[in-house]
Amino acid sequence: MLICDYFRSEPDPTWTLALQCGVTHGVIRLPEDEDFDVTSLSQLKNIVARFNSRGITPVVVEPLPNSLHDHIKTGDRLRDESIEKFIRLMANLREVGIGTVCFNFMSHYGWTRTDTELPERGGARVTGFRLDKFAPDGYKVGSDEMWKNYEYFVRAAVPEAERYGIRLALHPDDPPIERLGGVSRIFTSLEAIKRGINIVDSPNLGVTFCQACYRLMGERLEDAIPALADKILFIHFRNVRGCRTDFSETFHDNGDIDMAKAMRLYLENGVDAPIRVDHVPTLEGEKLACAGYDALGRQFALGYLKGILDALEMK
Ligand SMILES: [Mn+2]
Repeated sequence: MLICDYFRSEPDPTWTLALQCGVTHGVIRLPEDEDFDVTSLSQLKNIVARFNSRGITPVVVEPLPNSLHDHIKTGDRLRDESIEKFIRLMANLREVGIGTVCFNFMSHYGWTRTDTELPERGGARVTGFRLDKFAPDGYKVGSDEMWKNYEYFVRAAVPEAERYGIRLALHPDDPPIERLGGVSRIFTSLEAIKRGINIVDSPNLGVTFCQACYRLMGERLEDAIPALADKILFIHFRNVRGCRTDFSETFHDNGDIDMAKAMRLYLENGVDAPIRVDHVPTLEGEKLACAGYDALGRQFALGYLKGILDALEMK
């Protein structure tokens, strides 16, 4: 396993905090401002050089930039141009040594929460979701159309991913609910994920195993990890409490998932992939700056992850 942390591409204290925790590899979010050209090799090289100069090696890009992905998911008139740009991005990623892209296929609503300040242990604050509190906005898209758009994308992108040696890792829908308002969500079960990654038979198409999403789907990790083992290209180390229609995030040691057992399942099934901590509480003294992604909770989660890996001798 390769322990990573999630970084924005502009330097901030999370870069140093991760290094202080002994983490030297990065899952990076590409800039989303207008000055960033996703097809520019020189801009990408500058970003990677800045990470390298601080001692961080980027290995995963997450997510696929929304400037491209929104067109791809909705299949609008900019779809083909967006896929072309994504293919150029993959060629550039190869040049800078980044081998994995984490993407999802949630249309209109991305990862969705109805609360950002639920109480967790000791007064820490976490995000959560309750379906009965979700307020839809009238947008509509059906599951057949989503499947069609997904299939169009993977048929176009996966052969190019093979050519450039890029692994595409599909993240499940979060929350894994079949409909949010009028919007169908297609990757809400293990069966659907298997269907999705088998549309094109390729070692370059697999999954981001976001543990808590699978738990919330109602899948047993004892079944899901072995079932997907050779397709797990990237792991989100995340815990959660509740069910798909009513759940809250937790400290990594305080949710429904036995995290050490999950790690043992990866080990026993030969999974060896980049792994990052996902969705952490906001702690005492911290301003709620980016719910689920504030700094202090990450340090606890990273320590907990490293402890489990060391105990299982998976360093
Ligand atoms: Mn995730």
